[in-house]
Amino acid sequence: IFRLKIDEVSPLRARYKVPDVLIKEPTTQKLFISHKEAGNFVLSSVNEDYKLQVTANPFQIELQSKGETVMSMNSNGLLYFEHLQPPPSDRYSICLSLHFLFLFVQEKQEDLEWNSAFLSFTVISTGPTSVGIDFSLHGYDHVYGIPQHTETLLLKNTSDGDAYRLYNLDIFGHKIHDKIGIYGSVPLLLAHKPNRTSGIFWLNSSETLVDIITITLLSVSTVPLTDVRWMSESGIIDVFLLMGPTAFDIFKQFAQLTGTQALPPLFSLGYHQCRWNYEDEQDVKAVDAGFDAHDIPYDVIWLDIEHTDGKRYFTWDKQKFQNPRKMQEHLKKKKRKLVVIVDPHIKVDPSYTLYSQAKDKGYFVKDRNGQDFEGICWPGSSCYLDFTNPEVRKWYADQFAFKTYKASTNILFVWNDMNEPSVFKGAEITMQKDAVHYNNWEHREVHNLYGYYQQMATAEGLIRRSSGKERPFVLTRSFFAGSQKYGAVWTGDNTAEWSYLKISIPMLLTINMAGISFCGADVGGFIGDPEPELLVRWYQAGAYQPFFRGHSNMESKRREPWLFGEKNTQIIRRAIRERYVLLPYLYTLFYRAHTAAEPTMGTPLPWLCFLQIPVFQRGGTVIPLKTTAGKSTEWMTDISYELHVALDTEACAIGELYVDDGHSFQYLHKKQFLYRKFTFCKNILSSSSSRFKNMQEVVLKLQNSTQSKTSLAHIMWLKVYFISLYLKYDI
Ligand code: NBV
Repeated sequence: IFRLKIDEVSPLRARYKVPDVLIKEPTTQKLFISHKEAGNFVLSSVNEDYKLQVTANPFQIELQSKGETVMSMNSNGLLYFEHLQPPPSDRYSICLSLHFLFLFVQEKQEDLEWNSAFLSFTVISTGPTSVGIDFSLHGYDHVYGIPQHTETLLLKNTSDGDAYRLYNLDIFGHKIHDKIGIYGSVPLLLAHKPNRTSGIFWLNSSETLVDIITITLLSVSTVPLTDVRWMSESGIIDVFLLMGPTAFDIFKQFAQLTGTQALPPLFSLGYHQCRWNYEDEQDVKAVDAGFDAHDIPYDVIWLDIEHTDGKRYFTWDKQKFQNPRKMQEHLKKKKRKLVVIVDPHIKVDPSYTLYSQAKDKGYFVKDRNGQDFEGICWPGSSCYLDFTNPEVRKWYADQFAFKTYKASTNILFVWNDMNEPSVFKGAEITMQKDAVHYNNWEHREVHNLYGYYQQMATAEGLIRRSSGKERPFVLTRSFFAGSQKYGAVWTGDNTAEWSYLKISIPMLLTINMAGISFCGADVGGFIGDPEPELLVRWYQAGAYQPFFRGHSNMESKRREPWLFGEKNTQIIRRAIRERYVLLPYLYTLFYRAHTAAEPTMGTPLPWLCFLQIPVFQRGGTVIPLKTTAGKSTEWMTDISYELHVALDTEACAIGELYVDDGHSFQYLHKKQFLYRKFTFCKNILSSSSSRFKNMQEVVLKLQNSTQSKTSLAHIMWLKVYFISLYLKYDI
């Protein structure tokens, strides 16, 4: 990993440098100067595998690996860095007497640029501060990443239109194949060619544009070249060049910087049933009972904004939810969980404790006049907590304590929505760029980090309420590089149309490549009403995606899985049950994501349309499954495991299984988990003994069998072996 940082030597005031995203200040290695001449020098790594050729005039850097030029910077001379300047009026007052007339005209013009406006909103109040540079990627014509856009996996050339924009926005009914950014941003771009994958991580949280131009100069050679230009509104240039050389090395290098996926509690990998809104306690109980009546497993029921007392988060509507604790006890008995929504805007209401406390403590974002910034959102007039302030995050985390959050229990988990942040009637439905945050930073500097910080504080709150024992589950709509450390993300308000189902797959793969493995799209499409076949197909796709939640808008018709006739219920049931049977595999994938930064959706499965949807298992792999599904994940603890072995051409296969108690941090603190590797070769299945013995295996029974399984009949070389692992937890 190479890091290039460009800052002003002595700026008028400090420029924003993104804090809290890198998990630690990266350790560095000294390069030595292997060559020097007037105007250029070469820096080499100790083994001389990597070389950086730095030229002074024009300033350029070329990055070579074993003699191959991988990347060069500023080869198109697009480096720019708008240094901070005093406002024009200050500058001109010094020499006004000399050139009065001429300067007066010029001053008016520059004042205009200084305070330029978007509609009626001030956009630039501190003068222009943008930064940018170009990168040439040699031999590459495939680039990926920079979520979130409603875009294909392979990023497109932007030469004939807009650049890809990274600016977290709440765009209801967003279009497909749009370069405008939605909800979340990860400024990581991956470039791939046959022998190498490289990455560019642009650490900047202000509005950012990425231009991509791929050229193959046929007259010169057939080697392609991709020029990528990054431009940010503010901050400094702080860029990490990830050298791979494989895609999996890139994932690891990015995780070294921003962290790996948090290991989710097992229940959160089950199926989630959501709707805006499940009306009241009776509705919740009826939907819950519906799953049992139709023999469909599910783990979590969700409550949207209407469950609160007038959109005052952390409260309950007293009419509709008269006894929320009892409702949770009921769900708990059924071994199920509840997720409630907690948005970042706080209703302006002096009798609302959360508001009055935050106001007294000065915890809200301010406007440019030093007053609490007020915007309109669901509750009407609202203030916005300043999550960039560590003290606010601590206070916010404390709000999740059981004694503070009335009627919350340990089966209640959290959903952070509207945290781009969404501000109705704001410029582009978000906060004005000149609003003021902790340490006097303008909103423009921190915009893409706002949701990241809310999820961080929420996750911390859930961990703390269990005195550090339990893993949190927090779903967020807005995200940034590193959000994987705090939970899951979803793709926001999609539409119940086939094209949105199709685009959800590359969108999720892209989010995965950018380090966030726990992601999903609303099954069925949030806006509108899916035709039954679309809903069924969406369940079949969603069952194979990391976060699996059915959700629908207020105006959409009810769409619990059993409302579309017996035949459709049966297919949906089968899809959900298949998900549950696959949970050991999925959980193991998450363990790999958590410990080795491997994306859970990193190797897309090819999908083909036959009379049914076939699922392929790659030859050479062993996949752990449960022998059958239960009513929810917690009901499945004692169900035994089954291994599906698909052989490669050498008649061998390898795989692994990770098992723990499914919810606590004991895997971390007491190493209470089981992690086994399986190898099948020469007709023998062997397993490595558990690395850690704290979790006892009481019986390990292997039954060799050569019969094949019909549900995976499409797998070449398939042989199936059964294994029963009876696990006893000594926790
Ligand atoms: O809280 C209501 C909805 C929620 O159901 C949806 O999932 C979010 O993406 N929320 C947006 C606000 C209103 C959208 C019109």
